[in-house]
Parts: sequence; structure tokens; C-alpha cells
Amino acid sequence: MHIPSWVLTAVLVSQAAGHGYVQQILVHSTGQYIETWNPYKDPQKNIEKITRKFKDNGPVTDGLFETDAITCNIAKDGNHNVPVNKTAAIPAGAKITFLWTDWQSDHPGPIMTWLAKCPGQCKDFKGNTGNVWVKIHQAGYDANLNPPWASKRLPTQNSTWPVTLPSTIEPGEYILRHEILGLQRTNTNGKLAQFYPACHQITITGNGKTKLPTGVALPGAFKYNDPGIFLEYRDISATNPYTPPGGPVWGDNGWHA
Ligand SMILES: *[C@@H]1O[C@H](CO)[C@@H](O)[C@H](O)[C@H]1NC(C)=O
Ligand SMILES: *[C@@H]1O[C@H](CO)[C@@H](O)[C@H](O)[C@H]1NC(C)=O
Ligand SMILES: [Cu+2]
Repeated sequence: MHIPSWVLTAVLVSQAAGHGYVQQILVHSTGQYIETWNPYKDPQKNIEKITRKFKDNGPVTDGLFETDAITCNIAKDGNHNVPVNKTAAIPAGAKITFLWTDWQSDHPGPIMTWLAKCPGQCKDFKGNTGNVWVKIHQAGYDANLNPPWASKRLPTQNSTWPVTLPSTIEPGEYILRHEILGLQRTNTNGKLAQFYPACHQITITGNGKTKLPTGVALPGAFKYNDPGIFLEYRDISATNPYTPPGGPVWGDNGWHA
């Protein structure tokens, strides 16, 4: 099949701008690579993935992150957060790795991962209202690491980002939401923050008994004037630490920063 060169150029140019999305999720214990939504190849194929559809590799920005575009990214027709009918089974406590497209280093900011419990099946749950989102992992600015910003470390590890699921969490269907936040333009206007989220529907397996605690709402948790969003990122240092938006992290040892 011949792909017109303008298509390739468009893709290369937009990726050169440093945008991206998660292409696969590796489950380390089984070696399985779960295929996630590819906004360039999958629409034509009429296939369903475990990831809710979004339109391209660009960010949720220009204040749109205060709307329901933030829950699972921007859909082509503005019909955001449409559930898919599939989930992927992943054991509680699994180490997983998000494989991003080639991520450029011009987006300083945090990387965050969230879970929401689907009350029944995720195909019947939008997730865009209520305090359903619980942050299970984050990395912001760590002066002891090189580079200190999490999103700038991503290119140094082949655009891969490992996360471990809570080990005692009760089995069932969940939305696994993983995102990068780019702060490169927020020094004069917090609305220019760039979020790169996606929602992957999973079935957590195991015998865990721990229920997710009350979390935050998306939209709702991210405000343009949050000090973790509206800031000069160059001012962040070992002595002027950074706190990502959306509150603390919950995990096997309870809540922590
Ligand atoms: C899920 O299945 C229903 C019923 O078959 C169908 O109407 C819907 O379009 C499917 N959803 C997606 C995202 O394909
Ligand atoms: C880097 O990631 C790509 C795409 O996920 C993969 O094909 C490649 O083998 C990886 N390279 C290394 C050195 O791990
Ligand atoms: Cu970008």
C-alpha cells in the first residue's frame, strides 16, 4: 500500500512538535503487549481496542482541560469519553510499562497515572462525573534525577514509562488513565498547559479486597490557575519544589506525596 507523502510529512511534522500518545502497554509478568488506540491507523481499519478513541497526538489545551475533553482526550467529533466494549486483563500488582510514541524533550512537566473503578462494566461508564479518579503514580520534578522533569526523562528511557498497579486492589473493571502534562507555555497563561491523556479499559484480576478510595473528578481537578499548572517551570528547583495537580498518590501504603 502506498501512503501519500503528504500524510507522512504531516505525521512527521506533528510528531516533531513533540506530541504523542501511548502505542502499547507491556505487562511484564506475561510479556504481553496490549495494543492501544492508534489515531492514525485504526480509524480506517474499523477495529476496536481497549482504549477510548481520541483524534490525534495533540494535547488537550487552550483551557479545554477544564471540560470533559480532559477525561479521556479529545474525540474527533467532540463526542468525548465514548466507552469501548473491550478490556484487557491485568493482574493486581502487575508491573506494566506504557510505550509512548517517540517523545521529544521539549515538554517539561509531570507524568501521572490514574485508576477509576467502573461500577459495572466499563462499556457502561463514562467516568466524566463524580470523584472517581484516584492517582496511583506520579513523577514531577526530582532534582536528584537527570533530567529532573519526568517528561524530559521519558526520551532518555526510549519513551517508556513503568508503573506498578496496586497489589491488593479488588478485581473488576477499571479505567487506567495515563498522561503527560507539558508546562512549557504556562508561564503567562495556565490555560496553555498541554495534557496528553488516554483511557485504557482493563480488568484487574486477583483476590484483592481493597477498594479504591474516593478520588477527584476529571473534569474538575485541573484548574488553569492551579500552582501546579500556572507557573514558570524554569523557576522550579531543589529549593522551589513542584507539586503536580490533582492531589496526592494512593497506593498499597495508603496516601503519599
Ligand atoms: C459497542 O457495542 C455496541 C453494541 O454492539 C455498539 O453499538 C457500539 O458501537 C460498540 N462501541 C464501540 C466503541 O465500538
Ligand atoms: C525502543 O522502543 C521501540 C518502540 O517501542 C522499540 O521498537 C525498540 O526496540 C526500543 N529500543 C530499545 C533499545 O529498547
Ligand atoms: Cu507537543
